[in-house]
Amino acid sequence: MTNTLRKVQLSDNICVYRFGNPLVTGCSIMVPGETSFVRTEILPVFDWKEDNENLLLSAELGDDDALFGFGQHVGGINKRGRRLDLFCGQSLPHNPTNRRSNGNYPFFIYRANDKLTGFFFDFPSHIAADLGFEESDRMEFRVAHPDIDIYVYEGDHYNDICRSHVEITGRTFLPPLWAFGFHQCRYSYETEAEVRNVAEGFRSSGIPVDAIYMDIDYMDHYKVFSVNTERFPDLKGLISDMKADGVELVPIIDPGVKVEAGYEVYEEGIKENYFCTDAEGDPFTGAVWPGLTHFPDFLKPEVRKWWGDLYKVFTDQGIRGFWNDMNEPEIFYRPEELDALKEKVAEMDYTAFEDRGAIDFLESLSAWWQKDSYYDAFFQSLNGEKVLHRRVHNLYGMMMTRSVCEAFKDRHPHERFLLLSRASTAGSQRYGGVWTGDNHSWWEHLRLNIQMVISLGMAGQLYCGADIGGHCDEPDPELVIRWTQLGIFFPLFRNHTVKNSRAQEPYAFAESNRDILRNAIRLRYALLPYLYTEFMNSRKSGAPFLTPLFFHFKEACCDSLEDQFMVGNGLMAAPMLSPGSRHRQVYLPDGPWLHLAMREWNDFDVTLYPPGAHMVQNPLDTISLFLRENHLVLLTEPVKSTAEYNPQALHVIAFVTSKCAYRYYEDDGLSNNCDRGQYGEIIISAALEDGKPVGQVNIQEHGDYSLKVEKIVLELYGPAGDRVTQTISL
Ligand code: MIG
Repeated sequence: MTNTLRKVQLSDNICVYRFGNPLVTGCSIMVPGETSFVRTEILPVFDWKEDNENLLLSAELGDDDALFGFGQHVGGINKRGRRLDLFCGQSLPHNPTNRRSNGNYPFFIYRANDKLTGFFFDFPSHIAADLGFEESDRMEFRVAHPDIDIYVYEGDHYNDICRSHVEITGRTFLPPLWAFGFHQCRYSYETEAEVRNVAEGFRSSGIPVDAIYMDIDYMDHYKVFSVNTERFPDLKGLISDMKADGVELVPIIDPGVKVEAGYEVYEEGIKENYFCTDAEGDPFTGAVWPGLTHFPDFLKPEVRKWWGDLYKVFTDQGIRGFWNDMNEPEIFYRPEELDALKEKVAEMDYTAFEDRGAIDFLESLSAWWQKDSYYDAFFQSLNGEKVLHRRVHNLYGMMMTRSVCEAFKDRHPHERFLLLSRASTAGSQRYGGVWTGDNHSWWEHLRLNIQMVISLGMAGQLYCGADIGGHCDEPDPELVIRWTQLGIFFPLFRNHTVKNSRAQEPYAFAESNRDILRNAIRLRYALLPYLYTEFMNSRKSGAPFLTPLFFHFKEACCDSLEDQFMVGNGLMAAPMLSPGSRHRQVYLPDGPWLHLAMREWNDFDVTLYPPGAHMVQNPLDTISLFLRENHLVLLTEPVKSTAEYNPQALHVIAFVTSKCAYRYYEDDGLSNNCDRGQYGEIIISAALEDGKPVGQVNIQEHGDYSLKVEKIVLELYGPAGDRVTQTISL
C-alpha cells in the first residue's frame, strides 16, 4: 500500500481525513498543518483502496439511505441512484442523465437511518460518483488521484452539517441590494440603443428592473475588455444614464484572450508569462468565441492581480457587476485538431464512400468539439509547481472570480459588487454567486431550478439562480409566467435567453400576460424585507434559507417532496410546475397553514388549511404563499428599482396560534458597513391575548445605522383565521 490515511479532529463536529499529500486547493480556508495529523486506519462510512492510481471509496447503502447535495448537478435533491462526474464542464443540455455540471460542489449529506454525516472532498480534479447506479445498495467514489483531504461533518440536524461546511469553505460574499432585484439578460443586446430600449420597455410597462446584462456581442471581435465602439459609441454615458434610472449594467467576461498581435491584453499576457502553457512551455492555444485564444493561469497570484485589475476599464466607468462565463474553461477546439481535420478533408477519397463510409466520416468531423483530452494538453502553476491542468481543473472558475473579487476589494474596499461565475466549486461563494448554466425552455427545468438552487444553498453557495424562461429554445407565455412566479423566491432573479430566440422580456408579452408578470415581479420586490433578511441571516449563520421540507419537518413523506420548499422558516412555496394546470396538490406538514393566494402584493385571498394533503387552486395570475403557524412574513410597497427601495412602511402578515417572533434585518444595501457592525433590526412579535393576536415591536439599531422603517402595519390572523389589524409607529 503506497498511501496512508491520517486524520485531524478540527472541532467537536469536524474531522479531516488525509490520504497522501494533497494539493492546496484554496477551497478550504481551514487546512490543517501537516504536523497535526495522526495515523488512522478508519474512514467513517467508507471502505477504501487504491486502484490503478485512483482512490476508490465505497460503502453499502441501506434501503432508505439518502444522499443530499452535490450543488447544481442534474438530479433530485436526493441524488441517490445517479451517476455524476464531479468535474466542471459545459453541461448541455441539462437532461436527466447528464453527469456533468458547470459548477462542481463535492459536498453531500449522507443520511443512514437517522444519522447524518457530511462529506466534503477537497479535491480539484475528477471524481466519478456512483450513488447507487450500478448496484442500488452501493455507492462508490473513484477519485482520480490518491491524494485528497476529506472533511467529515457530524451533527444532529441538517443545518449543523451545512454550517460546518461553511466554516470550512467560507461564507457567501456580500451582494448589493440591487442583486435581489429583477435582472434582464439576452444573448445579446447588441447595441446601445437596444439596451436603452430594454430599460424603456420595463419603465413604460411599469415592470421593475434592476440590471441589464451585456452578453458577448458588446465586445470588439470578442476581445475581452474591449468594447465595439460602433455599437456602443458611448458606454460611459449609457452606464450613467442607466444608473440614473436605477439600472445596473452587467457585462460578461470570458477568460479566453484572443491571440492577436498588438492587442494589449494578449501582448501583456505573453510578455509576463501569464498564460497556461503547453507541453513545450509555450502558451497553450485553444479556440473559443474570439478564435484562437490563450487562457490566463489564475492559479498564479500575479495573474490574478493582473486580471482583476483589467476590470478597471469598466469599474472606472461605474460598472459594479460582472458575469464570468466559459470558465470551466470551455474549449471548443485546438488548432492541432483543426489542422488534422483539414488534412483529412483534403485527402479524403469521396468516391470511395460505401455504406457506412460517409457516416463514419461525418461522425469523425465532429469528434474534435470540446474534447475532454484538451485538459491534458496544458499546464498551470500551483505554488510554483507545474501541474497538469486536469489535476486542478475544478479550480479554474473559482480562481478567475477570486481574482476579480480581490482586485475590486483592493480598489473599492467599502463597496459591494455582484460577481457571477458559470464554473465554480466549493469555496466559490466567498467571491461570487452563480447562475446554473444553459438550461432550456422546458417545464422540467422549473423543477430542476428548485433542485439546483436548494442543493447549491446546502453547499454554502447562497447567491444563485437559473435562467428564467429558459436559456436554450423558446418558451410560450405560460412557461415564462410560471417560471417568473417561481423565480421570485431565488436570490438571482434573472430572465435570460439565447441568440435568435423570441423576445423573452416580461414586457414583450401580450397585455394580459404582461400584467401577470408585472404582479409577480412586483411581489418579489414587495417581499424584499423578508427575503433580504433571510439571505443575510443565512450568510451569517451558514444555514441555507431555501430548504427542502425535511429540514423542518419529520414526516417521512417530506423527504421526497421536491416541488415544495421552505423560504426561511415561515414561508412555504408550492409553485406551479406544469402546463395548463390550475390546481396542484400541496402537502402541509405539522400544523395548520394560511394560504395566501397573491394576485398582487396587496390583493390576496386568505384561507386557513388544516395539516395534510390538499388540492389547492392556483389560477395563472396567482402566486401561492403558505404561511406556517406562529410565523410571519414581511412586505413593503414595491419600487421600480431597488435604487428607490425605502421600506418606510412594513406590512406584516402573521399567523398566530400561540405566539411568534421575527427579527427583521436592514442595512444600507450598498456598502460593507453591515459587516462592520452598522445595521438595524426590528423584533416583531405577536401573541394571543384573550384569544386575539396582539403585536409588539422592538427596535435595535447597531452602530450609526438608522432604520428606514417608520411604521409597521400588522395583519394578524388568529387560530381560526380571523383577522385583526394593528399599526405601530416607530
Ligand atoms: O457558449 O455568451 O452560459 O449564458 O449567453 C455560449 C453567450 C456562451 C454561455 C452562457 C450563456 C451566454 C452564452 N455563453
